[in-house]
Amino acid sequence: MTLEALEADVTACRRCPRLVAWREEVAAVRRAAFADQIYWGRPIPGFGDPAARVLILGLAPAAHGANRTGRVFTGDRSGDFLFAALHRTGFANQPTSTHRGDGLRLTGAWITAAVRCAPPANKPTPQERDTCLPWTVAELGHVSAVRVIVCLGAFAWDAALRLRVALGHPRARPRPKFGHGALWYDDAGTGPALLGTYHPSQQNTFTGVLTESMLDDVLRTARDVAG
Ligand code: DU
Ligand code: SF4
Repeated sequence: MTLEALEADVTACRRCPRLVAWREEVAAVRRAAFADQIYWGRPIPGFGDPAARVLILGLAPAAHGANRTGRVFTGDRSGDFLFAALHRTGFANQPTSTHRGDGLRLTGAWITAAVRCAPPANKPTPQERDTCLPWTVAELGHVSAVRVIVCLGAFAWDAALRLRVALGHPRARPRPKFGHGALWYDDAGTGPALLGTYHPSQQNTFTGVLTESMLDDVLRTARDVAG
């Protein structure tokens, strides 16, 4: 299966009834407010460079961000913060990301989310995380050079631990703890390393919990670790 065919399959997924209902309800209610645009209201596939050695793993699409535009992290404040950082650190060709077809290209990075449908209150359940994980496994079958996973927040860190196991790598032992700047890798070198950062949500970026230089440092570290 090609990456394009996988993308088509992902965007048709209906495995999580609660999330299917929510993503469609939000889209139906909000379409009127964005009448000049297509309101996506479907699962969000990964985006970026298929040769990436750095995987950026988010939590889930925002109801009025990716769930509206159809591209991961595109069209909301978290994405504005993330793509500006990716541009400063040389992973993105432009500092902004507004809609599909805006010319954005990534080099060396692939971005996806642990859960591909917008969840109520930005909180997917553990079951939804586990149900969506095979999509990330399938994506990484195509994006197979990934050496480090930048985990945006603790939920993504947890998903990345599961992802490693689902990809056939040994469990990380002892279980590594999430933190901003936390770096874990297997001494034997099997499977991708994990690198933690606070999530670039407004709650963190407006309060100074996560600053531009903190995120830039993590992305530079990711590049170094990925080699
Ligand atoms: O069920 P669990 O022990 O919480 O493990 C969940 C998930 O995290 C499983 O895919 C293995 C991985 N994991 C790990 O990599 N290292 C640990 O020490 C514990 C769990
Ligand atoms: Fe499918 Fe993932 Fe959306 Fe669940 S969250 S419906 S598994 S794409």
